Amino acid sequence: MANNRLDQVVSTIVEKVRDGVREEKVSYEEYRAAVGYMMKVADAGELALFIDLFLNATMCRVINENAHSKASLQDMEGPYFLDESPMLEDGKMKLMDGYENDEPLIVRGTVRDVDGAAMPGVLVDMWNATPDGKYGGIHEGVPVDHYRGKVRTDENGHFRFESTVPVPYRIKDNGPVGAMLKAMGRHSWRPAHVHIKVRHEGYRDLITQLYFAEGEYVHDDCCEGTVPQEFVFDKVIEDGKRVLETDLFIEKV
Ligand code: MBD
Ligand code: FE
Repeated sequence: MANNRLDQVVSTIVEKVRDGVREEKVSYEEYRAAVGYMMKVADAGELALFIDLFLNATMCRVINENAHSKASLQDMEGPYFLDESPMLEDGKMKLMDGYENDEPLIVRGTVRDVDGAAMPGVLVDMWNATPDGKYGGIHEGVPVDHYRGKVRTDENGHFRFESTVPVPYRIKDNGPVGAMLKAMGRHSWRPAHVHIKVRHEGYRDLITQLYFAEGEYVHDDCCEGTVPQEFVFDKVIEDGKRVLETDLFIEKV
């Protein structure tokens, strides 16, 4: 009998892994290869990526199954959220020099509680990759205050960001995680996506992603994202800018 939460969770998960070892009659060679592989993943700094690849979408499904029916659906946070992103007075993200001709993107909407009331003063974070698939503060050459930022909703609960339209994203594929996906016959692509995190005192964090209806991999994500249908957006262009507009519903904890 487990005597605390840590004991209970670890014991349950380890027992399920043991079940897999039994079921597949894993050999000693395979076992040693797996241990060596995990050490390589750690050495390459890919542990977070490895875990997110297999478990982040499951985490979200568990949250969604236990959420208020009116709360917005959660999707993967992924490994690249950074809380040191800048506060943006006007919602305009810094873009790389020379990238001015990339397709402009407006993301806007209203944060509401599950009864539909607009919520002012709510912290909304957004981050997305450059059109060549890099995250600010993570990948070489893109500063931490680029392609990410925070705003607070105004008195009507509105928020608005400006960035550029991302393209399908290849997760890091030149290390051990990519090697394993290749060896398993899987690809390493995610659909083009925009990350959103909404935080407010007394409310459950809403972490989700927005997708582009016409894009590739929307339903063939290497990370098996939850892809909430409410966040797959048809093409809407306003003044030459792609617009994603949505309500975001958050619930009390
Ligand atoms: C990403 O950009 C991402 O969003 C996820 C879920 C996993 C790897 C990279
Ligand atoms: Fe991402």
